[in-house]
Amino acid sequence: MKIGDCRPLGHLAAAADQFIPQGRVVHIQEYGNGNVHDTFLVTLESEGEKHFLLQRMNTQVFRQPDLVMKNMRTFTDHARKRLERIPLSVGRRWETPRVLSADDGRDHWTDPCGSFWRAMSFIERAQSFDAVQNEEHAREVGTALGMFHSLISDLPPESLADTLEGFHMAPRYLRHYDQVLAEHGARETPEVDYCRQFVRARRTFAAVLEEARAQGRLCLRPIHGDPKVNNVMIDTVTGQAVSIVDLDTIKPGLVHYDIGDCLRSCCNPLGEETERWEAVRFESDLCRAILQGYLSLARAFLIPNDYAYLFEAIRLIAFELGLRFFTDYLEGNVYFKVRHTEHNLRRALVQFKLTESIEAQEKSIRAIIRDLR
Ligand code: GN1
Ligand code: MG
Repeated sequence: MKIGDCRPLGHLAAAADQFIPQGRVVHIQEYGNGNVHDTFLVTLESEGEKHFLLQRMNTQVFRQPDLVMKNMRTFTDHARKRLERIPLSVGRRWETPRVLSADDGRDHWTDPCGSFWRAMSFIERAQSFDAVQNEEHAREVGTALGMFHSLISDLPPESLADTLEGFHMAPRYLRHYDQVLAEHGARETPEVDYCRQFVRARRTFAAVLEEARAQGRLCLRPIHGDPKVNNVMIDTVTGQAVSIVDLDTIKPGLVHYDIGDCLRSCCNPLGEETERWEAVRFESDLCRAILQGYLSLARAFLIPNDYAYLFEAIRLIAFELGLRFFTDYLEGNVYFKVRHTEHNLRRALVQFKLTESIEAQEKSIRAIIRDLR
């Protein structure tokens, strides 16, 4: 095969051609705001499905992309069978994205320059939002996470590979931060000083979930890993959640990572990309709505210890994401895609402000959790 154009997207059109079930490609456009992969919406002229999602995976982050695909297959097969057996979604539309096969029957295509491409079915008549719209939306996002956890709750975690070692383990992010700081140093600006001080004051706290796990108080389960607001698809007519997408980080973990991630993302109406980081606040009414939606399904499988660590999870995952962004800023933006050199610093400030707001409302957030159990 000719190597051709080895710029990252040099084989975009050829990649799309590998996955067409029928018809022909009429349009390819960039899609979504993912921070890791390059994602495209492919439009087809076809009697059947009119769109699919094409992604060039970031194999610097996901070092074993074939294991990611294997986990995705394990989940989608399990979810399909489970929904046939137990119709969790009575009276509601619910769809699981499908992994599409390439022409040669494999679940990915490697282009001549080594890029890893894969495709997923597109959820039609649905949209996602980068920030929460209102309480109803928040409740639906919570319900979607509850659906997902219910669907996967009887899948043994050992059937999933650990595709991203250390993902959501806060003490490991702290160790990496220390190394980066020692190696790269940090400029002395008021924002950087604020962040460093912020991390310093929460070092012990960072281990709270991992210690609980080591003590056997929390157990490993299959998780989504990235249930942020824009990974939940909302039906354009009914406003109900119809799918949770982005299945890359399905792997064994703590449901607390997911709940914390969903809340840090959804209870911040300014969104994680806001420039107005000083105005960021955690909205506890949205928190209540999400947990109502989530627990309506999750009560069936959560145990008392799970509730005992919910507040810590909410506080920790916001802090952890801030730490991840801040570290990446210090390291020269090697992990998250950025639009400018200070982008990850801005993102870190947003998450730290959110963490502060969570801390300031500890009492009322704990009361919400207590009331909803
Ligand atoms: C990354 O690539 P994307 O946008 O789906 C990151 C998540 C973060 C998120 C913040 C594998 O997700 O952990 O919460 O950015 N994914 C990975 O927006 O690190
Ligand atoms: Mg993701």
